[in-house]
Amino acid sequence: MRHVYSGKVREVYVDGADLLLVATDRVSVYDVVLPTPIPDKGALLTRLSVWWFDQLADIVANHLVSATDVPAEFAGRAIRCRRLEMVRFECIARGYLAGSGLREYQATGAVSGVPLPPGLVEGSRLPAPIFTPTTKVSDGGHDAPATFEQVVAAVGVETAERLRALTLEVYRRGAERAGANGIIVADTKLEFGMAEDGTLLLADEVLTPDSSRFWPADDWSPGRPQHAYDKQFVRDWAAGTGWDKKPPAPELPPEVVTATRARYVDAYEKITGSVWRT
Ligand code: Q0Z
Repeated sequence: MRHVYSGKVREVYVDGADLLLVATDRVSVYDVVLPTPIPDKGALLTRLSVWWFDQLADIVANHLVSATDVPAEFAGRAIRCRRLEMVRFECIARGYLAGSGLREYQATGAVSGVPLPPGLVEGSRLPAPIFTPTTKVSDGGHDAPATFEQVVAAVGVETAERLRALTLEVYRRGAERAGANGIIVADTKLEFGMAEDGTLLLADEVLTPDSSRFWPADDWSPGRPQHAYDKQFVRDWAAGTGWDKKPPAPELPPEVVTATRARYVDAYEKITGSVWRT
């Protein structure tokens, strides 16, 4: 097994023809990884993603090989998956306006070339979900918005249309299920890869709080920044410390760790309808 990549909170290993995606208990806020882990976060997000792969299998096949055939040291927080030729775009669906989409809308009235009606504010629900792909910026910067035409130019019109349709269908399914249980999925980032036979497979992690914006539905209020389902306690605590949001981040106090872990458990239980057990 060979370690090939470290993300802020995840690791990738190569094992023969497979990859192992390992989710750690690390948490980042304002793009900075905190020194304090959140117990079970890696396992919770892995199990949620695996649950979604199964729920979405009638929409799109996926890269999952096994959630159990993984090295003992990663048990419960890793998946074995097929190594794919990855699509060089992040496929994002947005149902609400926030983050980079909000800033682009405020500057141009559109997001990734999709025109939006005037008068939308931070946190507004969009008239319909939109496909807003981004290109990965190689030098570690933030991703750059891409138009649908740029996706067409890179992968062909047939694949581009399929990516858009699949992304929106996965988002609609996810937003519907989470929304029925008190969690707004404002947006979600999907990654797709190509199998040897040319079929598109859903890859990476799916509809987790790390790959999506989850908001508590009961305090959704357009016109101000929304509360993050998972990290709001961390953000509120960080704001109170006077930390300048630059590394190194301070250690989290135990009560913030406990409250944050409870939010990940709560999101898992609300979405899947099953009780979290390690
Ligand atoms: C996913 C990523 C992570 C950092 C590569 N099935 C696949 N085949 C080939 N490549 C990937 C996958 Cl999922 C792949 N990422 C995203 C995952 C840490 C970045 F765990 N990078």
